[in-house]
Amino acid sequence: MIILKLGGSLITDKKKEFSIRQDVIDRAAREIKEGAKDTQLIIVHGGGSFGHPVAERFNIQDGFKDKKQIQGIVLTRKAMTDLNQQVITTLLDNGLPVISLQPSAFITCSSGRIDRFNIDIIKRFLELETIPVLFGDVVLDKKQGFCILSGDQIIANLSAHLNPKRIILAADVDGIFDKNPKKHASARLIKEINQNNFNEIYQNLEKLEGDVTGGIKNKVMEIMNSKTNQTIINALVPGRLKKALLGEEVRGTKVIGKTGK
Ligand code: ATP
Ligand code: IP8
Repeated sequence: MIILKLGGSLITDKKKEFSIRQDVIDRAAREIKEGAKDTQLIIVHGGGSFGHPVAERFNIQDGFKDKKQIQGIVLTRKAMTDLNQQVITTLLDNGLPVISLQPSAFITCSSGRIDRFNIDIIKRFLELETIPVLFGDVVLDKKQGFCILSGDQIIANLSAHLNPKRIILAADVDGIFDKNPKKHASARLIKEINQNNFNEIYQNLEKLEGDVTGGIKNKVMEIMNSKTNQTIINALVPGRLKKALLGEEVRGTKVIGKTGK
């Protein structure tokens, strides 16, 4: 089994609200079709320029503070439904048997961390030879009313239960760099992040402005706290996603979680 994240940075333009990269999703769908023929697959997509700006406007990530936020919950859910609808349609048009599963309908959190997740639903859709598609979402939270659940946390949780052979995070950059590659031409790609070099690298990572789940910094932390190894690749480069799905060597960053393998 493979778990694939279609990052919000890949499938949308995070600098422009509600802007989808249709051509990129189309190509990704074709590469998934060719690269994941003989394996079970779960896809999780991020919020990109749909979920993040709306959630930020209403401070949804801070939990319930004010009744005005209710409108924000509704609009964040709507934004994610709209993005998911476009992703699902494109994947279906390319012949992939995808089933959209709305996380807020079967996952809940406590203080921002998953406390209930009916994994059986995922298992049974996999048994039916479909491809479950989940996404970062606004979900109910036992302690703070609601929270934003990132696709990255969903992946860590899924992996703990399903033990996938590969986890691929497809983004719009080649992997994790020593500094933001979009701001610094001299940024150097880090091939592997593990327990030995993590602290030093983590300190230098920046929080992405306008990203309510903490951007690349939180992503690395999420993986390091999990028992998974995940590879971050740039799926804007044609062919890389297919190769990564097939298990071939691709330019990227391997992040080694608690397994240390
Ligand atoms: P989403 O959370 O919307 O699903 P994503 O999972 O695709 O998005 P981001 O959280 O947006 O990923 O992280 C990728 C972005 O992080 C890149 O587009 C880049 O602009 C930014 N970034 C900042 N610092 C770094 C760094 N040191 N190395 C790599 N990317 C960085
Ligand atoms: O983009 C966040 O998920 P992520 C989802 O995977 C929302 O961090 C609703 C902002």
